[in-house]
Amino acid sequence: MRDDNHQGLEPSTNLQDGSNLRILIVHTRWNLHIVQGLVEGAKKAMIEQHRVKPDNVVIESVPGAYELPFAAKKFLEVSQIRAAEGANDLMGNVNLLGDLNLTSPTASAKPTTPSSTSSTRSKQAFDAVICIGVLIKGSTMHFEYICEAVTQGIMRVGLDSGVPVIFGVLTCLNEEQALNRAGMDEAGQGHNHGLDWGSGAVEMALLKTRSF
Ligand code: RBF
Repeated sequence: MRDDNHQGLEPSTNLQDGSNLRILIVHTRWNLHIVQGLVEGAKKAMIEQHRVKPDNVVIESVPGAYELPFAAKKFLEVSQIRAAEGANDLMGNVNLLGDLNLTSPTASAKPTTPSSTSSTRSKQAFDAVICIGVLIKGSTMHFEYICEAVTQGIMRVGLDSGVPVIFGVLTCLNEEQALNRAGMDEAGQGHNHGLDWGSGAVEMALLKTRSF
């Protein structure tokens, strides 16, 4: 097992080209100051290293880590329905779903357009989801139960949907550990694991199109 302070993920030897991908980040608002650093890391890796278009990185938030699996599943389903709807629209059918104008503290300040029609919205379903949160152990058993539920829940969403869902949840004994793993520690010795989650999401999304 390597030192936790080091980057665990060796970069892939091939360029993982994410220019045709659409990726969802769902993050918590618990421990938001640390979570924001991780979200920025994931975005940076996807956009700067893997050419994902900034408009194709969609960011939504939930209260806490326990809510991440549910939200990932719902947003994924909505995006898949919208994609199917888009295909139907081409054949003259109507849009049956209203617009979702969800906001996030870390989403870009781009104004939403409630009146946008189905023809102006992106139709591509999400190719991967990154669930980002920070769980910090307290003095009760809460931490253990939430960690277990979130880990199992996130894995289940991925396996059930067939869409990769990245486990971007830090499970730390204290805030110092979390800051270190978000690359936000005072000593500057830490590594932002959000970068690895961004790269991981692109690599896993591209698995779908690989031929063997
Ligand atoms: N959510 C987090 O994302 N990180 C935490 O560290 C965290 N700690 C919690 C500690 C306690 C005692 C409670 C009651 C909730 C905590 N939550 C935390 C919120 C949890 O994930 C969830 O949002 C709530 O339990 C509501 O379902």
